Amino acid sequence: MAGTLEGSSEKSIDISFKIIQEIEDFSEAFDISENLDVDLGGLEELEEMKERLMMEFQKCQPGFINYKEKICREMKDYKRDDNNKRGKLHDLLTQTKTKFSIADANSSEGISVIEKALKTEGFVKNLGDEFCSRQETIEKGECCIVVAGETSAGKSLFLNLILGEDILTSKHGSCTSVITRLSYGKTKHARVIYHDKNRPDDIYDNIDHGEIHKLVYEENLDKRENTSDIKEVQIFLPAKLLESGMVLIDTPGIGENDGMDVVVEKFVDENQVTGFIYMIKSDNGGGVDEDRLVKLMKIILQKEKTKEEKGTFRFDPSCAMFICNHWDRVNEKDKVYKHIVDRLHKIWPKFDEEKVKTISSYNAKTEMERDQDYITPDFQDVLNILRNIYSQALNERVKVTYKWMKTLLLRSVHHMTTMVKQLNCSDDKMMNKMKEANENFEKLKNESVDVITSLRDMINE
Ligand SMILES: Nc1nc2c(ncn2[C@@H]2O[C@H](COP(=O)(O)OP(=O)(O)O)[C@@H](O)[C@H]2O)c(=O)[nH]1
Ligand SMILES: [Mg+2]
Repeated sequence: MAGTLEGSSEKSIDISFKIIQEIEDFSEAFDISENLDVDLGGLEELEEMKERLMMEFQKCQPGFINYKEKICREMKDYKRDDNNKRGKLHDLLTQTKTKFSIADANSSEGISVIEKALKTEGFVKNLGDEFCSRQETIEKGECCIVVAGETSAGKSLFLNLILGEDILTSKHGSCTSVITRLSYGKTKHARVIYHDKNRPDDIYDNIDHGEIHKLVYEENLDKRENTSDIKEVQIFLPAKLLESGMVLIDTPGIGENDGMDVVVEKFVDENQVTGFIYMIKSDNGGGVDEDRLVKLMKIILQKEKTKEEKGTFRFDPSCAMFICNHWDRVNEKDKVYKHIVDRLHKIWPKFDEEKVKTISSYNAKTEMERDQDYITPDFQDVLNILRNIYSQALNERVKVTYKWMKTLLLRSVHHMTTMVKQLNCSDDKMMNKMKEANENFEKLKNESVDVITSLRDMINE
């Protein structure tokens, strides 16, 4: 792609991606900036200058689309697709539930015998309850992505960046002390929910920064030890990214104190967490605070395990991304990156290096403030992964429910077939089959003793 862009006729240059990529010194960069009419003010590094020139050059190309808007549009398409799938699945669940209850009402034994068999094999605890919770899960269109990380990792700045608005306070020492849920709303407003169920919610219309700040932040460290009266602050915004149904959760820094950990723990317990963004303060001696991340992961996975037992959605650890923020402040970039990836490999289940991205949210924000179409390459990468984990989370939710239904039906058919076969058997035949099954069982038991003994021998060797 090339074009002649004439700033002053004297210095007109044929500009292409390649020419910008190959800029070697400041004077070349300044020449091209004149031709493209780009102000390089505020930049000190040659690489940053090349990045800005490239963004302007891309913007001048025919058919240019703002990258962030492109991602938002794609995510909205995913939502439409997900709505369709969930609608169909919901109908299927309702039909199956109805069939089961009709069968149950018509016979005193039939279906309860199957439910008993399903319980014995450990597939269900209470079929009725499980139908309800699966239906509830599939009815919810929201896709909750929890943003976590240590204090000052840049969570609030990053959230402001992707929402396109300075809605959260982002400054050193200004710590989120309650769960803040950001979701789509036609008009900007906030709702404050209290732990005390008898206390009515507070609604704030036309929220400005100061009001939100007072609700969400607590700078007094002693007070941060105690959990707040507020259960969560919900902020509704007409932001494009949120139109997809994605809900972003800003959390207090985990591992800071017990009070803050309880806040996060309760949230995970009471909500469906579908995705996870972990912000790493990369300039912090290599970044990953293992204790905090392990603690958070344990909280999420333990809570989610009990949820799966109850029949609700379970969080899939592969629906997670890791953002190495403050990348502009990191000196030995390769070394720090390797260190972070090595640690994550050890800590995170189903860890995938593709989901690790480096970014300077600060630079990305500065560039976007200069021009809404300047989306830095790092930020583009992060948006890409965010879209991917969002789509993966939506698919996972549908897949989990579909798989449950499939297993339920297959196992039920299996038990029914066995029952019919048994009905067709004479008493003698049944006795023989029982005898045969018992003999096989005894054989298996004996063989398993042998296997365990030989395994033990192998270990001892
Ligand atoms: N240089 C630099 N500063 C950043 C970056 N991201 C955030 N910050 C700054 O770090 C401080 C803490 O950020 P904040 O968003 O409040 O962090 P939080 O506690 O995780 O929500 C603020 O002063 C931000 O401006 C970054 O990528 N580079
Ligand atoms: Mg914050």
